[in-house]
Amino acid sequence: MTEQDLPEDDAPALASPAPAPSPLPGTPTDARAGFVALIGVPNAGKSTLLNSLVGTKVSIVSRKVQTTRALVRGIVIEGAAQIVLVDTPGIFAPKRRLDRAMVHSAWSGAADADAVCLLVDARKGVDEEVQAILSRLGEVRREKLLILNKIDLIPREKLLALAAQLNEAAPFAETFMISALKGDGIGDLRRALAARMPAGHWLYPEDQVSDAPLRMLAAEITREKIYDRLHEELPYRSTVETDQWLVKADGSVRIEQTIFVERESQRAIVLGRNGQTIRSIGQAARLEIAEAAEATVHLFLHVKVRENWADDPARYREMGLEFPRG
Ligand SMILES: Nc1nc2c(ncn2[C@@H]2O[C@H](COP(=O)(O)OP(=O)(O)OP(=O)(O)O)[C@@H](O)[C@H]2O)c(=O)[nH]1
Ligand SMILES: [Mg+2]
Repeated sequence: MTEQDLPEDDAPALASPAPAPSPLPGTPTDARAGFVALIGVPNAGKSTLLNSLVGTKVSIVSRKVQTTRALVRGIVIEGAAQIVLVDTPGIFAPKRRLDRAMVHSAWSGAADADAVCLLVDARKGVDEEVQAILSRLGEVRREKLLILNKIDLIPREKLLALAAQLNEAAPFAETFMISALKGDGIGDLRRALAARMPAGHWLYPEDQVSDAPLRMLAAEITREKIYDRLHEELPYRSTVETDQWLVKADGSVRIEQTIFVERESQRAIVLGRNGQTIRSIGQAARLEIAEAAEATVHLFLHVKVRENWADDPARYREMGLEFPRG
């Protein structure tokens, strides 16, 4: 199946995709709203924090680096404030075209936000990758906040020294110490972010948690299961797209997805012996997609070899990334 003959999908969005121009129902008279970008090196815990602040999973997470590939927005209400949190891909020294597109999208997310949170893995501290971000952070003319994450992994004395070191390196308006995984410090952070939002109408309906269509989230969920189950280069050499989303008469949903890989040998790995691996990916993904879609899901996965998918503009469009020329 090619891009041209894909069926029209009828996948519902998590709610309406476009922000409304006038006050939405539920908007308080003293409403505030704004964007907060979460940036940091790969694996700092940005997506874990986004999910924790939103209170539900909107962005995928893995133990591996470079999981998030494009901007993912999660929406939080705190008092009279609506905070649109923007999860970004990890920032690292890019090599491939896809890497460049990811890193570019991370910096663009920061440039467009009202406030930028730099997340630092407290256990790893300031390494070369963090240093590289710090040296470019000055170019982003936005209020900057420092978040030391994974504080469950290190003793408190070390945290204070790390906070001091980072505050010397860049002008942070405030420093937070949290565990995105355990939930420590999340309530305080949410309230502090809310207080920093400018006055203005809410941008999304009150009950909306993400601006991504369900078919996009579904593709991401399957990609997360690939990250969980396959190692070395494979997750980085693959991408997932939702081709079809068909709501049937009984309310169940038939979803077809394609996993693109670059080599026949990779296809064999994704399938696994007797199809074991793809079955396990599919089962895990189906359960989670069903939960997100609040429906029974029939998931069909296809694995296609497309040597140059990472140089194909259509794949970038599907991921929500700009295609870097050259
Ligand atoms: N112990 C501990 N682990 C954490 C914490 N926050 C995140 N992690 C783990 O760190 C790993 C990376 O988390 P992600 O949220 O995917 O990191 P990310 O910054 O979004 O990574 P990229 O998308 O690759 O840039 C996962 O295994 C998380 O469970 C934390 O507060 N404590
Ligand atoms: Mg991430």
